[in-house]
Amino acid sequence: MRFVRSALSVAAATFATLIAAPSLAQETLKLSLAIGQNSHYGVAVDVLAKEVEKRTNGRYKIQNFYSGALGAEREAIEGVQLGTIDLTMTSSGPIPNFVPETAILDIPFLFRDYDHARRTLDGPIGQELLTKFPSKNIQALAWGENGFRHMTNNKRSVNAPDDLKGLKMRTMENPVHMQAYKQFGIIPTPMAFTEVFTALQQGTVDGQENPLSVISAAKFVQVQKYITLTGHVYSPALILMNKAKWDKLSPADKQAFNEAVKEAIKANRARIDDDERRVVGELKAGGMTVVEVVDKSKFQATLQPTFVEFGKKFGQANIDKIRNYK
Ligand code: EAX
Repeated sequence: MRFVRSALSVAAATFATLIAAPSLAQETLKLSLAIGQNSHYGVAVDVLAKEVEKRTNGRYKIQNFYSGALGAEREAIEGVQLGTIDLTMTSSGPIPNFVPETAILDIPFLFRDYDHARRTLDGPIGQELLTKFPSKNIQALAWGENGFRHMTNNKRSVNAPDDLKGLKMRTMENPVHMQAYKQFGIIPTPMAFTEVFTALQQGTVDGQENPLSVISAAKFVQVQKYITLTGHVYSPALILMNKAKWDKLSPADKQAFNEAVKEAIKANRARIDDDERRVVGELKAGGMTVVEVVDKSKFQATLQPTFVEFGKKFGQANIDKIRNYK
């Protein structure tokens, strides 16, 4: 009897050890980034990798590939969709080509400020849009941030909308941006981000538009003379994962990933807050002419015909719901 009991307790102890011990199975996931490590995305995906490893007891590791080493943003999204890349952090630029519903967020002058944008994306409007991804084989883990975009070029100082006329500007492969920028009189030239520095350097395009965080990370100060703080559009970002990979995770691991993603987004936004305070000084020191005071109402007025078209396309009520979100 005594023997049986102790044999049983040994068996129980062994079983307990087996289920408590971290499983040895380990998987490394590949994450693609179009911009460099020293950036508002780089800090986010570094935090993501660290937190995922910690919160899954090392069963999942994330290997980050920076600076477009695995391709540009559209290729990364395609890779995530196909499963050849596990994760990406990307701007919303090419996203409407995959999930058209998100295009509403790319409308110029939609968000008043960072607080408005962040609260909208974290709230029901943003969260509802994330549910549009799984049917495209993509799990959208969270909205992140790229930032308010500003115009840079090599031709002239832009003080008013008329100064934009005839400028050949690289744009993202984003239909909403391209439609609006045409209204400014810009000649939009869609191009993958990984090609922009060279295009600016060689004069293939006169300018481009991006948030201060990107302008700094990509060192555009070396190839651009003028910047105007137009803040003409807010640029969201996303952390995306291959859906089959996501579905394979246990409920506990899904929670671990979600918590890690939250930390990553915090780091992403904190770095942008920091860049917003720091980068204008850096650009001036680098010799750029910075137009800081901009009458945004003039730029908005120029876009009026496009706003009417967007109202028809997306539903004016849907646009107003975002504009007025508190
Ligand atoms: O996602 O393509 C772009 O201009 C993006 O803003 C940049 O790559 C960061």
